[in-house]
Amino acid sequence: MKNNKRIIITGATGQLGSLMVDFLLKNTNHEIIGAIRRTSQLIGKNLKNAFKNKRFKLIHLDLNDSHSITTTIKNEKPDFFINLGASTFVADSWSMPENHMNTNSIGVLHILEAIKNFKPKCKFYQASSSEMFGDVHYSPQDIKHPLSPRSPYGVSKCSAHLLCKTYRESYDMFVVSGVMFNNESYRRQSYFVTRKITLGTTRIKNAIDNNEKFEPIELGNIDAKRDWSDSEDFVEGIWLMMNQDKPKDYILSSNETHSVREFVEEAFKVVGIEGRWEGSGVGEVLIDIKNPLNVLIRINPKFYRPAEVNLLLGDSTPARQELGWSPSVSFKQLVTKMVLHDLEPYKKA
Ligand code: GDR
Repeated sequence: MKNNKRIIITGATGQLGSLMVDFLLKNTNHEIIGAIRRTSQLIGKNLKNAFKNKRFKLIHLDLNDSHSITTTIKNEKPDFFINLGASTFVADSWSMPENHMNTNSIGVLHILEAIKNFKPKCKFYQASSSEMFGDVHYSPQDIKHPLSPRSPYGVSKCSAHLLCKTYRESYDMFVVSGVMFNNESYRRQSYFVTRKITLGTTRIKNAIDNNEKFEPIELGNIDAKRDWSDSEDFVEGIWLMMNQDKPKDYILSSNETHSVREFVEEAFKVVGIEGRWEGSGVGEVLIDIKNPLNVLIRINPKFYRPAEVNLLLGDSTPARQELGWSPSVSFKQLVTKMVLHDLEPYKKA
């Protein structure tokens, strides 16, 4: 255990954080320190396997409390700090902009300061986001794309991204930002569109099979296009970035774009339901071809955003060529994987 490093991962109970914990426990011999905010909820099942491993421990760290950040870095003396903790739900950032700025920007500032002052050799990873490119100037978006966010969330991520660049250049610190396009998995929370669709699709499939009534899935802008990847592919990319000789920022993306509408169609295909779109705008619905009385999708304007990012499409060529990273799961495979996972509880019932 002599050469073991100490790695702090914030957001350790979240989708990407918990997958990062699992990846590092499996592929390295390092000590993994999961850092989470104290909440009234029980710690979810995402860390079930990690708790069985003696190289894992969980600590409390609040990105909104500079004291907790400083104390953690002083006490734990990490060799790596992977910041996957954030307020991540873009739609919420209009109703709680201050929370997004504090957690996602000021929190990063405090981490950078604490590393600079107490463990300057610690390598730092920042989860930057394709939302920073929101009002896209050109496609595909590469690392040089102008920062032009469309939400308070996007602004908070831009500010953190620029802080990282500034600290790297000012203090010669190993600080790297990975600009991650959308990444999904069966650990995704149900309010993000992909998981909302896969949970809804499997609920509807079960109801149809049992001749039960059901409510359609309600969505907002189904023509928004995203570059979706499997989060399990991204954790490997993050670790490759942390192990470069010199810190350099990269894009992680699938290099394909698909609409929310296509995601819906693919998900229903996996469960053997064929739908047909009818109507337009807020009146548009997806109906079941076999039984047109079955409405599968309905539009609810409450899910529209005050400003939308209409299209995201990444260019991760440099990460592929220089880090040797590449995604292993295609769009269709991702949808299938998520739907099949969400079908499981119905099979057991
Ligand atoms: P996003 O993810 O905002 O891209 O950010 P989300 O899944 O929330 O939205 C994707 C697109 O789907 C449209 N949409 C809906 N979205 C939600 N959540 N619910 C709906 O009912 C719905 N209907 C349509 C949205 O308008 C949007 O265009 C994710 C997060 O993980 C961020 O933290 C991360 O930085 C980026 O991806 C990269």
